[in-house]
Amino acid sequence: MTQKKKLVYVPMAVDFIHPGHLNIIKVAQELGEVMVGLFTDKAIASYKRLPFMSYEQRKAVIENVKGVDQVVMQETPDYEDNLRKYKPDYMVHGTDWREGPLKDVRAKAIAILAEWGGQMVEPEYTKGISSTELHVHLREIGTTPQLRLAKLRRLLSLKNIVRVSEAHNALSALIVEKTEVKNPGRGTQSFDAIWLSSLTESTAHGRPDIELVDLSSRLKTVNDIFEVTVKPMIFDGDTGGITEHFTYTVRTLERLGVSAVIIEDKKGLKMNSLFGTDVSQTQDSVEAFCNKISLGKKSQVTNDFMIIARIESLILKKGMDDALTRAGAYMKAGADGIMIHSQAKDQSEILQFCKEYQKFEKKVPLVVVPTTYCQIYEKELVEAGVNIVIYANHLLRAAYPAMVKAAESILRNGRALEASNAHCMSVSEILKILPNKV
Ligand code: SPV
Ligand code: MG
Repeated sequence: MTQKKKLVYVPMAVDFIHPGHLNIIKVAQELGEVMVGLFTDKAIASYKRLPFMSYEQRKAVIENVKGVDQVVMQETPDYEDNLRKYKPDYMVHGTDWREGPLKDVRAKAIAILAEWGGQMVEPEYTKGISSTELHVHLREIGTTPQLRLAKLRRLLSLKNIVRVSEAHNALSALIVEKTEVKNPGRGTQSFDAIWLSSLTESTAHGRPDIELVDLSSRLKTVNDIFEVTVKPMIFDGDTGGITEHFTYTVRTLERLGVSAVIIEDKKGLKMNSLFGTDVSQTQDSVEAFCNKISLGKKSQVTNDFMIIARIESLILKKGMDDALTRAGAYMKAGADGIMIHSQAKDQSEILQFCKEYQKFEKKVPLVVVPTTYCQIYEKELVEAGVNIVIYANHLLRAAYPAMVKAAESILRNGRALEASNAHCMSVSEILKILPNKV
């Protein structure tokens, strides 16, 4: 009598297959029937980055790899559900998770397997190649306008919340592109997209945030940033300018590969929202702003580009009802997203808006900018139904005081040694920021 083959569960967050994956599969194959638990796009996006290929494409590839008998969906980075469902005799995972953020996930999986006598098998991690390294190389190869443009909608469909940081030039955009933090239990955290803020870009140009930095100059910044990044960009379009001009702006941004423009419902001399009612600012009429949105929508070429309508009612103290009425009207006019802004220190008015907003039958992604109410956690925003969080000015706000400190130190000491030691990165570090490809 032939014995039933042992079942071997192999979780894989695979995008591009490399020899490390093949090694794991080979080990698994020697133990029995190989069931790959292929991470869904959502599961991968929840702890690292968007995969390049869709789940279906990745599944088609892995199904045809020698040694793989079946592929099932691994819907979260936690293995409990699938382990209990399939009760494998073995689970195979590379040694790389013994230390670091996946340590607890590993301990849990081992304990669950032990319930039915299952075992964890851990082949030596293949050094010198990993999906993360492949992604770094791909970043160096670059992207195309279409790919970059479409990425924001893809992120919105896969992530609980899309995390966006301000950039005001290529260097700050590189920080948004590359910075990663490993958090125990939460995987690797990074930013999903770049916000080209009018406030910080104007400030970097030494100009007030009153639509004074013109579009040609801002497009140069877009281009500088696109030169060194592959992440999608949300462009701060201020008021969008006069409607007849806005339709051209939409097409220009779309052509370059910008994913979305956010326009605010103000007219005349626009000042930064964080002034609140300290300066005089005029809100546009619902009709005129709806017209701007719908003509903008008509002028775009792809289905992927997004026009996000920003409501200033709370900033201008026009009340919650006005904000909600405008949200409904802007969505009807075709807005692909709603940004609600507040300059209250307390998050309650934003959370109240979010709660009321959930009552709309047909909703579009909701965007918030927690600058004044920065105590709020992303998980609270997720619970409130927020889809995009923009950290709108923090890199510039961090950089400026650091530069002032270095300048003051040089003046105080009559030399650069103290500034160099206390406030500066080393010259060798700065030379390493940018890859020298010559
Ligand atoms: C920006 O970053 O330029 C914004 C957000 O528009 S705020 O500064 O809060 O108005
Ligand atoms: Mg702005």
